Amino acid sequence: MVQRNIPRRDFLLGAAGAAAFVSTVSEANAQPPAPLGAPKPLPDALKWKSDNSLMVHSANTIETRRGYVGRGALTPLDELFVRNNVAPPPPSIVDQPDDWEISIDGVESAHTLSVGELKRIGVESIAAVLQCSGNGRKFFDHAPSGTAWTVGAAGCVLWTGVPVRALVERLGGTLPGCQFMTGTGGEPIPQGLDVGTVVVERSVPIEAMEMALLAWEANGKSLPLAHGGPLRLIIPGYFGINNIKYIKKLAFTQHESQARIQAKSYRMSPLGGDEASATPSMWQMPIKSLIRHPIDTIKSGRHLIQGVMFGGEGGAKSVEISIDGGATWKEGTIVGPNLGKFAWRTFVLSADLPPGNHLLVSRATDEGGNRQPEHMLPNKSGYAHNGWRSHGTAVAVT
Ligand SMILES: Nc1nc2c(c(=O)[nH]1)N[C@H]1C(S)=C(S)[C@@H](COP(=O)(O)O)O[C@H]1N2
Ligand SMILES: [Mo]
Repeated sequence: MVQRNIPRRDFLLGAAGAAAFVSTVSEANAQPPAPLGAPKPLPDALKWKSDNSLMVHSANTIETRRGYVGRGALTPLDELFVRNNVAPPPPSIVDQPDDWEISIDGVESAHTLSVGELKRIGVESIAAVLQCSGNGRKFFDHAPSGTAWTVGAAGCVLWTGVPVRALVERLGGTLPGCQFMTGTGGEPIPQGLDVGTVVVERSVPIEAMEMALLAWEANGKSLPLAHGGPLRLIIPGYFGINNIKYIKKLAFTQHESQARIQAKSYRMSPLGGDEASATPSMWQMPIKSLIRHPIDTIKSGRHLIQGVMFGGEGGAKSVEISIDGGATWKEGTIVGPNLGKFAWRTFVLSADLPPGNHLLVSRATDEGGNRQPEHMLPNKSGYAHNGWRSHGTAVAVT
């Protein structure tokens, strides 16, 4: 067992520290709006990120600005959104990333392994979109509580790590009867808090193991703490919340976790209803697209409309674009490399934009034939918005 050097004071936060820890617990931690004209600065720990490309809602909720979402096949890490449900572990955990340990349970030969040991079992790279369940929450009319993400709580990243199936094979396979794969986040939980209420622990159907990775690299770099270093669970095609950062335990289980974040939240619940375990969990992401350029005010003439699409059954397949708010549509041209069904695809359409106000919208279809709806039906917490009309951009052409 390798000793990790987490200073003891990080565990003994006292009442004030505990309050700061839980204040970030829920996705529904709405922040008061910043005064007009005063964008919030990046928190100190994230000063390495690119200021221009990001919009800071709070120290734990930072989104990519629309103009930067889907500029290329991959999102540079310094432009990638950040979402922490609870206070992250101390930065010291990424000093010696190979020493981080994860326990694997629900397999024939349960083991605790270091990242260094995982690196000798297998390696694979997968490009996959990371998207918060609440991305697009701002477009719901019922003003659900939680961060009012617009379009930028999403990015596409090349993750590198050991395939979970290779690891499970090495450990003799999963125990009979297991139906879920459950990952637990490595945040130290302050004394006095109820673990089940605050722990970031999520279960996904066991089939997700087939494409899952335990990743130590993102876009060819050591995974930074902000994005889950030293080790993160990646479940391609699944919403962000299932991609457990600084994972300390991976268990194959017969039942879903009873942790609040699994049993009570991150569910598609009816308005006014309860987020109970009977309602669908935020697992697979539906097909979605958005226009990232042009936005705001432009000159009349020929423009290259640019956007990005992702998610859906089998990945994004095709997209239509409308420069008149959905009255008429034209097929977009997909550009850039195909990094697989879990990655996003960028697209363009060359169009003449006459003077006036125009609503530019896009409507994508996935490989399974599912097309984005015009309107997303409301759900209590404002999850999974993929309605094409709200994702449009209103441009003033002069
Ligand atoms: N351990 C842990 N994992 C976590 C979270 C967290 O707070 N702790 N937040 C989840 C949520 S809600 C999202 S959207 C993504 C955000 O990933 P990012 O911060 O790398 O963008 O991580 C998920 N995994
Ligand atoms: Mo999220």
